[in-house]
Amino acid sequence: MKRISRRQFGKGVAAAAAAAYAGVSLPRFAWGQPQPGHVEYPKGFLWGCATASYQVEGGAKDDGRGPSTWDVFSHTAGKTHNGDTGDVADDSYHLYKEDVQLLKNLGVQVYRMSISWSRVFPTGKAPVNPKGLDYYSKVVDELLKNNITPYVTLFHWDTPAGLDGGWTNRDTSKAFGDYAAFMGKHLGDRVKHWMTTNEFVCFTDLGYQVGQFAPGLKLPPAQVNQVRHHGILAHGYGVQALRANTPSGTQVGLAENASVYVPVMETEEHIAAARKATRLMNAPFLTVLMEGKYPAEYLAKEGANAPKVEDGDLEKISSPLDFVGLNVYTPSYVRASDKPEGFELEQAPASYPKMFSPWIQLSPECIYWAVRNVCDLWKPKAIYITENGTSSDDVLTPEGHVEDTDRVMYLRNHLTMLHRAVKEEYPVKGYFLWSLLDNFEWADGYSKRFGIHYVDFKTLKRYPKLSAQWYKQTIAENAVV
Ligand code: PNW
Repeated sequence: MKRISRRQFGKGVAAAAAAAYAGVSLPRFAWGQPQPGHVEYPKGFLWGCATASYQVEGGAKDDGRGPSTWDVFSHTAGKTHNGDTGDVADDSYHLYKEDVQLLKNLGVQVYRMSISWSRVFPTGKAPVNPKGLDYYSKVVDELLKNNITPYVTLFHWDTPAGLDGGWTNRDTSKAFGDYAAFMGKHLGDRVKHWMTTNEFVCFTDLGYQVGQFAPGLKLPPAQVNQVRHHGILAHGYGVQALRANTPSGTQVGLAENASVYVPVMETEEHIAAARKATRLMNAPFLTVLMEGKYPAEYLAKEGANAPKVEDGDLEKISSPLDFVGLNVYTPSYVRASDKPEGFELEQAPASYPKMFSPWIQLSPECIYWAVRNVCDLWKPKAIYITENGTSSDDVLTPEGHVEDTDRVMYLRNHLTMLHRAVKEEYPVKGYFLWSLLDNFEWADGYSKRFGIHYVDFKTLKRYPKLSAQWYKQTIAENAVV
């Protein structure tokens, strides 16, 4: 028989008494089992954490790594919060074994990491830097030794600075294909799950139109469309290169932060509007990948600024995928409309609840609609949530605790809403929490912490937050706690 503490016993008695008083009978359950009302995930659902090379590795100049556009950008005055750079970050380049132990302690089955292209190819193209490959080979081995399956992203924004013109140059897409082929050939015996690229809009629009991310340019629309096209073309080259250079059965996909649309209410017309918005607002990215052509509405809107597409591009771009990875943080609300596009986006009121990063609204239903809109439109074979999480104004107590109750609230509610998608039999296979560790949050530098482990950036010591304990328990019970 399981021993129960006096406190648990007391709670049980109080609940039973309250139920008796209300004239209802309690469902039977045992302490230590998922509690009544908890949402249980199906057996085999995969729990993981995600990170990205430039955000955690550091070792920016170690063992022959070449600079990426993010090294250049973060070292340019005024581009990142406080002038922060990824030179050291979490120093996972040296501390990766410690990080694997953090993963093991959580009980995750899977880990999403990315490869720094310029660590392997310092200029983006041959010659290779064998020490760069060695590092990733060691990380993969360390994960496998600890029974954690690596899910590898080939490109999470750290474009080799040596590639002339970056993503304005079509050659970069081709170079990405060569790099993907090389990684597939050398790690494909052990890595069975690959993502080509992470979040097109962040390295194309934010880098080349808004200027908020590397390389910090503000180009006119025609050039931005071409940059976007080169981004998705790289993905296409990457998929084909991985297929050609890895054993059969290897799973290939991508990680995309498709814009998410939540219907203002769940009626047929608004649900249809959410689908239309998803298709049109993601036109230059996920929509082309899934449909093999730019939507006519998009081409009409862009007119002379539409991207120049060469023969064979669209076939590459729409190469069949084994899974679609969705990075989910925040949605927009949408309603049906008589306008030709059939939908209208809602402006969020100023009072809409937000997390510590002002761009993250607390809208847990977005994770359900992210899955549903994409599946209803394009029926991918499998879906992973490749990122979900939030920043929090974490404070490390003198005892070494971080009570990030807001993050736990955010995660618990997202996982509850994701469960709805699972229950409705959308093919969601796993969930990667962003992030394992506090890390270099791009233009926000170290001012925004997304980890479930707190990192003291002076000592590099890692401390599990309340959210790490919560995630560990959720994984152990395979139910949201
Ligand atoms: C994702 N936005 O980026 C990235 O994949 C991660 O590298 C990043 O750390 C994480 O989310 C948290 O930000 C985004 O402004 C960055 O809308 C910014 C936005 C969206 C995604």
